[in-house]
Amino acid sequence: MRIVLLVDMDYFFAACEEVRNPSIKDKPVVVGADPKNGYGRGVVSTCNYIARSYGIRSGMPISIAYRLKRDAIFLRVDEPYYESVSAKIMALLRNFADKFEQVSIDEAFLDISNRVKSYEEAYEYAKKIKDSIYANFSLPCSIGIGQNKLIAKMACEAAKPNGIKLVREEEAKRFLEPLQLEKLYGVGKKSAERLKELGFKTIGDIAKANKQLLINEFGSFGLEIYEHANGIDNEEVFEENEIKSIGREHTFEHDIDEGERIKNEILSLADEVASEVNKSCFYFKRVTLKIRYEGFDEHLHTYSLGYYTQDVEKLKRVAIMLFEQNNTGEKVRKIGLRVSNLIKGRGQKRINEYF
Ligand code: DCP
Ligand code: CA
Ligand code: CA
Repeated sequence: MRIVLLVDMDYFFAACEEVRNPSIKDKPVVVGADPKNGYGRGVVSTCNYIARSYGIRSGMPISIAYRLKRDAIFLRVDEPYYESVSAKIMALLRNFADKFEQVSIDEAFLDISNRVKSYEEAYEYAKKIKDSIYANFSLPCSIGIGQNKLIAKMACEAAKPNGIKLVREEEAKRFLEPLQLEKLYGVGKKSAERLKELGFKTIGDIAKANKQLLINEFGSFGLEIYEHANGIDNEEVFEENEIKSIGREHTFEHDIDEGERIKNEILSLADEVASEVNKSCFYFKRVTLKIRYEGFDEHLHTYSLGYYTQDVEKLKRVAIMLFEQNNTGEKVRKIGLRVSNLIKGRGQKRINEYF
């Protein structure tokens, strides 16, 4: 049995703004272009749910948003800040998944098939994820659970805001049936129009349609929407396979056996490695210490953390532990420190530890 989650943050940019300024939390908050007293150009990026209650929406001209609620809190888009929050959320989420696929700044698919044995467990697991995100970042999210990416995504839409929606395999068709065409994953405004002209109103109508007719009309896209309408989606949660590692080495001028000097060198290598990791927005899970003794005797010692991190202090503790546990006491010629099992965060600015 396959179980996929889609985690999507609620009103993400505006929620991030609320976190750094909690005093705006109970007011309508609109993030986007400057409204300039109603004469501003540009659009709304997003807004919190209070602002949505006045009819304000993503993509709407900012001048219209201003007309709908002129005393809302209007804020400019601060993408680097949202990216840095996003990177931390994604790093946390990866630890919850067998396979992980980030799909946008605020959402990701998690394949948890090997982590739970039933849909009931998956629901509890999703709760744990949701609580963990809230505990670490004070941000609400919604989670959809299903047999594939399509159902997870659409369940998440139904879970919003701040909810969890589980759609079991046997419920999938019934869940999709009454929904409007536009809600079907992959169907945009244009194709929805065309489908309506052909007499389809709901997703259920497409599920019952003649498959060949849809293929004749739309080609491979026709087959795709027919399958989607029936809850079929075989696409894997696609894990990016980074095989990279980041490391630094130091060769001593003379072979040495003073433990303190070697440890000091390890600590400064850790600083260099962490700064490189941080600069390239990576998180690591595996730490390898290389010790080359007098002559050519080279030893590699590896430790795997149970989670991804970017934290320099953690790296230092692990590196020193590896040295103390494995050092033979012979003279050391060269020392190297390397982190691997890397994943990419986005726009991370500071070294930070969140678990
Ligand atoms: N975004 C944007 N312009 C849009 C849509 C979205 O700039 N037209 C940005 C702002 C959103 C973020 O992308 O915060 C994520 O988009 P979502 O579609 O996930 O919407 P929200 O997270 O804002 O709200 P929801 O609670 O509906 O997910
Ligand atoms: Ca969102
Ligand atoms: Ca999203």
